[in-house]
Amino acid sequence: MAFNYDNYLRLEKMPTLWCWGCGDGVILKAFIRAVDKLGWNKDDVCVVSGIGCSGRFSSYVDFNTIHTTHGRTVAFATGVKLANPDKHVVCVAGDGDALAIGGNHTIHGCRRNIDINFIVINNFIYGLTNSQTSPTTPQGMWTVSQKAGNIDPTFDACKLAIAAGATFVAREKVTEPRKLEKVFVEGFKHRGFSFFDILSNCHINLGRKNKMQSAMENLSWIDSITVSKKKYDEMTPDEQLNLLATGILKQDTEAREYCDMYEDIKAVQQGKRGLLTQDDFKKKI
Ligand SMILES: Cc1ncc(C[n+]2csc(CCOP(=O)(O)OP(=O)(O)O)c2C)c(N)n1
Repeated sequence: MAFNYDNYLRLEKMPTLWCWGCGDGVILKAFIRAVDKLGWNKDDVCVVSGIGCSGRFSSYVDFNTIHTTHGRTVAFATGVKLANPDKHVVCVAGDGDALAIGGNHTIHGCRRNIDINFIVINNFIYGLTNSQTSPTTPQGMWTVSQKAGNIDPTFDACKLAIAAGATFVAREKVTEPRKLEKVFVEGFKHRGFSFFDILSNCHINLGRKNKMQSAMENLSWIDSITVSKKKYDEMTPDEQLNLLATGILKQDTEAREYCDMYEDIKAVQQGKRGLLTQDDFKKKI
């Protein structure tokens, strides 16, 4: 029987404001199926989103939700998680939100290894505000802020998250909805900062001047720049150029989670244990 999403949606908010053929709906549905598969109680989930097309995510799902300011999702989510360590916190932000204005919060969320699930909807452009360059816009592409072509080098969001200390890092794309659901299940189960770089289409704002005016053309382009981690690892650095690896790229179950460390601090303050030392942490500096 077909999956029934209604129980997880705010039906009064339908139809969504997303453009016809936008990949954000595919991500929303995979997210819902993952939550359902894990059996999470709706009251135990908090979805925090920023501003942008991706920011609408929290309006449409029937969980505890915060539609917060552009670039500040991880900061809000950190507060929610520290105050409610037993709840499941999921952040959703666009590539501009997560990697430009919110880049600072993103790297420090990764560094702290707090148990937040961070879904970056990466459509390679500022969608809502009509096509400004984002940190993932490929070089050479037209944007409304770089009409002669983008000269800014791009971020590989996953490499950034790995280097910053996120303990679960994965990339998937909207052309693979089942894999998307699977990777969400794995990342949501992981205790620590889970970072998802989810490649989505924006044929309206990325595609319109970059010869991808239909959703299908934009999606084919995404397929053409992605390769499984297994294949990617077998390639030479030259072959890897301009390609993005998909799948689970990092999982570290050894590093300590931030809320757990915070419990240790509380125990020190309550006189229940002595001061922390580096021996209390698996990873030493
Ligand atoms: C502090 C602040 N700066 C700028 C804006 C304007 N603004 C709203 S959404 C957005 C960019 C959206 O792009 P992205 O984060 O990639 O998300 P998308 O719309 O593509 O999902 C900008 C610049 C804002 N709302 N707040």
